[in-house]
Amino acid sequence: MRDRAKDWDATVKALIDADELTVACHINPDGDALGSVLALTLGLRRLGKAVHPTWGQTPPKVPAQFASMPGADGFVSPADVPATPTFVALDCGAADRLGSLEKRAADARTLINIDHHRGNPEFGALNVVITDASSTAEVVAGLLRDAGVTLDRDIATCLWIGLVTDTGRFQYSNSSPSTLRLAADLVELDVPVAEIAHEVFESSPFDYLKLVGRVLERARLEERARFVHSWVTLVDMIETGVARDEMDTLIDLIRSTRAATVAALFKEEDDGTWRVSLRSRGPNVGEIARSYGGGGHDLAAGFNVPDRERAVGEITERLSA
Ligand SMILES: [Mn+2]
Repeated sequence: MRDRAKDWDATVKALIDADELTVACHINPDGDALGSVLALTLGLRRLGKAVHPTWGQTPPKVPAQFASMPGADGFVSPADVPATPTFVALDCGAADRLGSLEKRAADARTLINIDHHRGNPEFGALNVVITDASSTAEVVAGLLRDAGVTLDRDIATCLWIGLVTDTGRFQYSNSSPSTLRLAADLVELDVPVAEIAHEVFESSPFDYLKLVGRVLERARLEERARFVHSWVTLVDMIETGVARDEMDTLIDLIRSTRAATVAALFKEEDDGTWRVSLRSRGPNVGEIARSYGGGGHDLAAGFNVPDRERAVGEITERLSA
């Protein structure tokens, strides 16, 4: 992994040399973002450093399925984070993913950008962007080792959650031999594999099942484009009581048909616009997302649009070409 990032050695040195650091992930954090922040925080604390784990939303509320991660109760509200000379951005495909901490990051003496998103513009002073890494957690594991941190069960648990969430439990094409070797190392450290699976993937509130019913019922297939899509409205969220951050895996149900190679889920935002998640088994949906000002990977990406029907038409057109 080291040879795939030009600033690897300088980043390891910067982490070792820093006395106090802010460690932040993207807003609306997923398992990889949270796991990366917590693993790096716990690891750097083992080296005696003062670390402020955070992300740019107030308050930083950890989603329920991740609430029992080691260190999850220690996130600091962005307003309470002191300005530190070193700022680490984790799993942020672009600087604006830092939300309210974007300016703080830009003002830091040393901004370290650790990520795995293709198209990351290398916004840091030091950049470790490894686009073929399964997850930012996998990159963090390598950096911690080179910084001389001995992984323990808590750190391993955080890294494991990053791995299992970003690889779809080792089912996506980003599950490389090195990902699985790392996974084996983590299991050797006694990571509670079954417990995590239950908490992260099987702990939906009952009302979530009702929401799933609505979304699957209204799914539409554009046959010629092999494109399946569905949507969640604000009314659905109000009537079922399911929160936006509890719907991250709905897209995995939409895309589980052999009739489609591309799947989209549209989630209505408070202002009536739509947040779109795209998944693909072939066509490059990262390109599609970027053409709408969004971002992501070749096979998993996202963007925002004002008009759902229009976007469906355009994507259908594009995929039928
Ligand atoms: Mn990630």
